[in-house]
Amino acid sequence: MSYFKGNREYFPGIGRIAYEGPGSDNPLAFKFYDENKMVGDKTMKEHLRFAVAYWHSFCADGSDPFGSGPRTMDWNEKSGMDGAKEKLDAAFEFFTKIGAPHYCFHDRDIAPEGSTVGESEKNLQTITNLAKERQDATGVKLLWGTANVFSHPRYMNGASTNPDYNVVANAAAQVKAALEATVKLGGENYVFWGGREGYMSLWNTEMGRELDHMARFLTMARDYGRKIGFKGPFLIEPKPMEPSKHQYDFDSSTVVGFLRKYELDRDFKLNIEANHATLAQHSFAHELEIARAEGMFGSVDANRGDPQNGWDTDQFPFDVYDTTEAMVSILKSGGFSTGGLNFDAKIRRNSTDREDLFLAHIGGMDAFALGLEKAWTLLNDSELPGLVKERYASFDKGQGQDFENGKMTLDQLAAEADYGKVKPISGKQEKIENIINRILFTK
Ligand code: XLS
Ligand code: NI
Ligand code: NI
Repeated sequence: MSYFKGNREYFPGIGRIAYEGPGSDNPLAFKFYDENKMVGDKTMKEHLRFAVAYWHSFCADGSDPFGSGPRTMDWNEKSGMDGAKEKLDAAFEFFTKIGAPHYCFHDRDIAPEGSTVGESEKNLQTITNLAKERQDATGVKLLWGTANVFSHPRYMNGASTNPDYNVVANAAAQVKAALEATVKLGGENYVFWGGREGYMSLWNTEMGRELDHMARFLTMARDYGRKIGFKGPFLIEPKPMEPSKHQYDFDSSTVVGFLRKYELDRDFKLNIEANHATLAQHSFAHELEIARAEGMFGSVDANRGDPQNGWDTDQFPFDVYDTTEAMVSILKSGGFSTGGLNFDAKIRRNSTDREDLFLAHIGGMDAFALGLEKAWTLLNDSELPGLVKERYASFDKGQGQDFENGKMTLDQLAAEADYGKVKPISGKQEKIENIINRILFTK
């Protein structure tokens, strides 16, 4: 199997990662992710639509607020555009060796900021022209593009919600260029994650005015995207906090309310990140289920947090209960259309071997492949759907159905009240949990 070769090989000694099955003890092989295996009417590759995140995998060196990065990355030795080109080659070598069909990037991950707005745009155009060549040569596709309007100090008070109009204009220049790059590369979605769109203190903040500004900005971005031929969904990625004390895109429910208020709900959907869900005191599946209930499920940033500290630790997915529950929701949403599973995840600061990036992605892909198979079995070959259907059976006929369909008034409904008719009906939670374990741990 072939992979992308630039001027230099950045991951020597590692070839195309193959599926070897659960019996294999080769750490550099898939045990569960067999891209061609059919699950229902689609292959695993088609179901899961994996993407690699440029920022964590090729930009981050393991630095944290307490110390500089211990990881050396050969593609990060040169600065400026020379470094960006080497990083691009390393990225495509990795995408093709791991067998990920997609990738995602921020403008500043892929091309450095210049000394003027014009120079920054030119840098992005140059690198994305090279990315297009590599996409065409390898078949790797762009799942989504986005603009980093949170790292540079000019965005310390926010981007579209900044109290200074001059900063808002700079954010517009970046989003405009990132939209153009996404369209050029055939990106299937465009993401907005509002890292600093929020506040640190309410004493100096006009929240209503900032929310209006954010909606104004997103409307302009939507209109520009459509004008230049972007057909896919715009995605909002909810997160409650970090780096802001409070982020306006707090969670899925908050974002849905915002989108409906400003009439953006036809063009925007949600990009659900597992660790952002837990940071908001929800489960990953809860956020997916809200998106499904609202008809706004778009895509997933696959990762996990640490149950002991709750931070956005962006660890690779590992917990198969979690991936199974997530895949149940995703399958019930009808699966991915333009979205996919983007590994917005980083190897640990002390994971310093070159192979660690492969091991992390192999683990994440295997965890979701298992989750997909188990979810498929739960939905199509277990008692689970029947048990849930049975819980709501009183609404499937007669007056329950009339109530559900809006054919009753409150006084008609109240007239049905009868203490004698209410019997305890078990939720069967433990029965369901036992079914899940039976399916998870048998073949
Ligand atoms: C940060 C976010 C970010 C977005 C893209 O917490 O997850 O990485 O996915 O801007
Ligand atoms: Ni993310
Ligand atoms: Ni995140």
